[in-house]
Amino acid sequence: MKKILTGLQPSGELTLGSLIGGISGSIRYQDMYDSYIFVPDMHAITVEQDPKLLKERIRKNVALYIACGLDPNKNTIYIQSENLYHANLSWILECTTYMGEASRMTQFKEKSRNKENISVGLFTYPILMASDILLYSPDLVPTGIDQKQHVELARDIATRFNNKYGETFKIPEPMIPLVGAKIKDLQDPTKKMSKSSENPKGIIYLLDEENVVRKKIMSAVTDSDGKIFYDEENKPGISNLLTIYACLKEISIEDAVEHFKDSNYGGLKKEVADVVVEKLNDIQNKYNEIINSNLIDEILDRDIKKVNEEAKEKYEEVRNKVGLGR
Ligand code: ATP
Ligand code: LTN
Repeated sequence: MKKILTGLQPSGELTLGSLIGGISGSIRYQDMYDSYIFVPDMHAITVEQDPKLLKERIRKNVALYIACGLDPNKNTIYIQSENLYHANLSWILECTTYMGEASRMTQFKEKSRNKENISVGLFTYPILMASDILLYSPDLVPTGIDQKQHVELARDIATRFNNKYGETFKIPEPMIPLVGAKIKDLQDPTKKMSKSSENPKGIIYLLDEENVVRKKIMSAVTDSDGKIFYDEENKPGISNLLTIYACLKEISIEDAVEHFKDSNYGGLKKEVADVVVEKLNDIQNKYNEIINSNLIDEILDRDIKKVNEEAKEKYEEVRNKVGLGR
């Protein structure tokens, strides 16, 4: 059985973008693939975090994975920092990565632009991500388009290691959703809807209340043209709303455009708000059922044992090949 693996950082509250770009790929494939989904909490501390909030979000993420539709009987769910092999392998991979290739990561360039006191961890973060992936030999890594370059780095590191020390790592493929690769901010539809942005008005959080969701969508920035069609460049706001609708209805963009052919912007926004509210209602009902139950700890305790054993085996193989230890 083929394996898929992905993770969503607990660096902010999960958003509609995290659902469409991150979790839904795993949901779609959980019946066909051996599916691993984890909480990359060590990635979150590459930037400043409030320890109490971080701990809360880690638990929330796990509850949201399940509430969004990831079946704990079909998925292996775990927390990165609970498995010490991630950081250990990462070090060996750091020593297999060139400064030049690490310096080409566009996300680092964006996240470090005009900032002071950037941590070294923010720079090496893609190598930790390579370790997260290569420890478990997945075939596919579902992510949004912004993570594609990092998966490609993992492929390059794995290939270099294999060439030097013999066949060790499986080369993973990125899996980018065709529609909705990037959900945009409702207030600035030229940029990604990001859980770490400052203006919450442009972001739909998975735990937002219904009236808040409706208000955010009804005040989404559009244009003055009045016609509903898909044109990312000239009509980013309308295109984003069409994308959200298509993704949640699981239809093509063309079908979404056809559906709204006799509608106006107000009508489009109202229907988009309806589908988002319906989706979030389901997620929130399930979330409220499980967030304070024992289920979360039971799953995490069960799965950390499994991934620890699996990671240990891969790590020991690597350690030996590199010549470390006795
Ligand atoms: P952020 O900028 O929101 O902190 P991130 O990329 O660090 O973003 P994660 O929640 O860790 O966010 O990302 C999990 C997955 O969801 C990644 O594969 C990412 O590509 C995807 N993702 C996040 N936001 C969006 C979005 N707006 N549109 C599409 N995919 C997204
Ligand atoms: N870097 C990713 C989160 C992440 C991840 C991973 C995704 C960390 N390790 C391994 C897939 C596979 C992000 O910021 N979205």
